[in-house]
Amino acid sequence: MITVHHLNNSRSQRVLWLLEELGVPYRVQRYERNAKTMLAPPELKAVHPLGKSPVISDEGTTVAESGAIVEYLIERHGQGRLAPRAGTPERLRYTYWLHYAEGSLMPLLLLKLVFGRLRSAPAPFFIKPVIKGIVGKVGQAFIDPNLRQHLSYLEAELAKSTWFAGEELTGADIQMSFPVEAAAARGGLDGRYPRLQAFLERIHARPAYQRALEKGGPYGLIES
Ligand SMILES: N[C@@H](CCC(=O)N[C@@H](CS)C(=O)NCC(=O)O)C(=O)O
Repeated sequence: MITVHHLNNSRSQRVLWLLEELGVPYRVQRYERNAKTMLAPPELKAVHPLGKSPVISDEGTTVAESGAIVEYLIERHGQGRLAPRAGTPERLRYTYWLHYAEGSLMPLLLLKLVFGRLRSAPAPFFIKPVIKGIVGKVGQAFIDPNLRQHLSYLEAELAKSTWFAGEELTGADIQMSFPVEAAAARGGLDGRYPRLQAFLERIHARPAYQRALEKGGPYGLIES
């Protein structure tokens, strides 16, 4: 039986969604973020040294890193579903988005989150204007224009096909769901990006997505 080590409000929600799409039995081991720091509890380090979520255990094998988990589960349980056939152009797109989600888009969204928090972090009153100035400058000069560029790129990609890797839902869409949801929560995904908004509506309407929410517990985006 697969165990998903699931942290509340986190990337592991998409692993639950993938397992629901695959119809594979699994159990959920829940972990709660520290309410103040939003970090994972130390028990997760007993599962994997980095103590991050998601991580899964499957018959003595431990797999961390959401892209690796998506590949592992689809390879083992997909039976041809949720990944384009090897050697096709769709397969290359699938691989690209699997890496892009965590390698290119999430770092920007994390910067957005961290700099946003700096703005309200406790600091001596005379330092606060300095912090605000730096946060504003980094946002204007780097984070916000980069995010706009990425969101416009994704919007244009979804004009080419219904899903990120073609006409069928794949693991790439599941992997991309978290950064797109994070962008909707804090990254400026608004009415300028109707295809991305439609992507979110489509995935949220899927019965497997909704079952995953029931299994994972409340999912309010998104802290790290
Ligand atoms: N690139 C990793 C990121 C893992 C990660 O940072 N997970 C967050 C949850 S979304 C986490 O565990 N945060 C709690 C912490 O850092 O203590 C992946 O995709 O699995």
